[in-house]
Order: sequence, then structure tokens, then C-alpha cells
Amino acid sequence: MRKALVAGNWKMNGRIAKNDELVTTVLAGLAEQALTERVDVMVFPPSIYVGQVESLVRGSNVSVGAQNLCEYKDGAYTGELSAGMLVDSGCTAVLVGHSERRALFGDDDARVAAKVKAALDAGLTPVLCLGESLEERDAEKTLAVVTEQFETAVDALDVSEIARIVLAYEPVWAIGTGRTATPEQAQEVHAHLRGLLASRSRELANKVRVLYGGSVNADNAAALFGQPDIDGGLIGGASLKAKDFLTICHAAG
Ligand code: G2H
Repeated sequence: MRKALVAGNWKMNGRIAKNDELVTTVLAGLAEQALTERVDVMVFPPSIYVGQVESLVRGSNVSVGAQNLCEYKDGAYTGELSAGMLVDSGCTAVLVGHSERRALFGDDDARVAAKVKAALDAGLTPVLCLGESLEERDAEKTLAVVTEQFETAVDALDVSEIARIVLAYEPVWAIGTGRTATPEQAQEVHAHLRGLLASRSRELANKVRVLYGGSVNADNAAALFGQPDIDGGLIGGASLKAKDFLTICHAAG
């Protein structure tokens, strides 16, 4: 049985005082309801705040990740952060291929694959984000698009490496728009991704967690997480509000 996972992607939001208050409140709520016994919880703050958040969650069951990494090792890559640096700062996971990185910062499938590999080599859990645009959904290309994104990202990996990945299905048209995929729409894609994993190994399909992301909130989380192949969520806007994030964690548990 896969343990549910709820991950908060803060995107480019936060300040030291606000982060402190948000994390402290979330930690208190998680402890009060003993939620981390049933749900794994991760937070992905902007990288500059990873150290701050890591020191706040230290000793709890909440883990910290980064929102991006460089595919190269240390060296002359001004402005970038290597996988080794993320590990050194206390990260255990990293988002790879988020649609905002793909659309705004040139993270194509080849670079996403290189970043997944760099993360795995450093011992990080890559949370590999996949999803179709509205035009692709309207053209009934959703399953073909996520298949291509998935296959390119894992092509060079062996089964034991793929087993360490978390997948996050995030339809681009549902991100930050307030428009959410229906539980049935999401389940269809999650089941398809599970099938892609199964075609490599049955054990992989049973083990790898597939999260849903895209305007998940306190009201819709339970219905989404009730689907058999949805193992939790990657939460953007709602992860910035402690009460909503806790409600979402509760819905996953
Ligand atoms: C999708 C999601 C988190 P939001 O990007 O990755 O953000 O919940 O704001 O749509």
C-alpha cells in the first residue's frame, strides 16, 4: 500500500517572518492530529529559504525540497544550484519539470531527463511533473503528451532508479487558474501513468506515488484523493495558507 504524500510548492512566494509563521502553524496542526503517521508531507520553499525551513522542520516528519536544480555538477554555471548543494542544505527532494519551468525557463524533455538523473545520482527524490496544455487536451492528445514526457524522462534509468521517483500529474490548464480537473479526468491520466509504470514492472506500478496538482484546495482535495490511483497532491496556492494545507493533508490521510 502506498502512503499518501502531500507536497506544498510555494513557488516564488515567502519572506522570513511569513515562512516562520506558516511552517510553525503547519507543524503544530500536523502534530495535533498525528497526521504524518498517515501522510508524508513535504514543503518546497524558494531555494534561498530552504535552510530556514529545514531548521524549522528538523526533528519532525516533514521534509524539505527545492523547486528546481541544475542538471550539471558544480562549476561555472552562474546563478544555478547543483544537486549536491541541495543535499548539503538539507533537501531530500526536488521538483523537476514543473510546467512553469517548462514554459518560462526552457526546461524541455531532454533537460528534464538530465535533471531527474542528476537528482537521483545525488540521492534526492525527484518529483517529476507532467501535464498537457488546454490545446493538447482539446485535441485529445493528453495521454500521448504525458506518455512522451514520462518516457523521455525515464528512458535512461533502470527500474531501481524509477522506483525512487514521485510523479505529479499537473494539467497546465488547471495550474493556478482555479480550474481543477474533475476526479474522473485526473484518475484517467493517473491510471494511464500507472500502466506505463506497470509495463516496466508490476512492482514499480505498486510502489511509485502519482500526485495530482492543479488548483487543489481544501474543498476539492478529498474527492481527488478518493480516486484509486491518486496518491496525494502537489499543492501550490493552498499550501501558503496553513489551515487549507492542513485540511488537504487531512483529506489525504
Ligand atoms: C500546480 C500547483 C502546484 P496550484 O502548479 O504545483 O499550483 O495549486 O496553485 O495550481
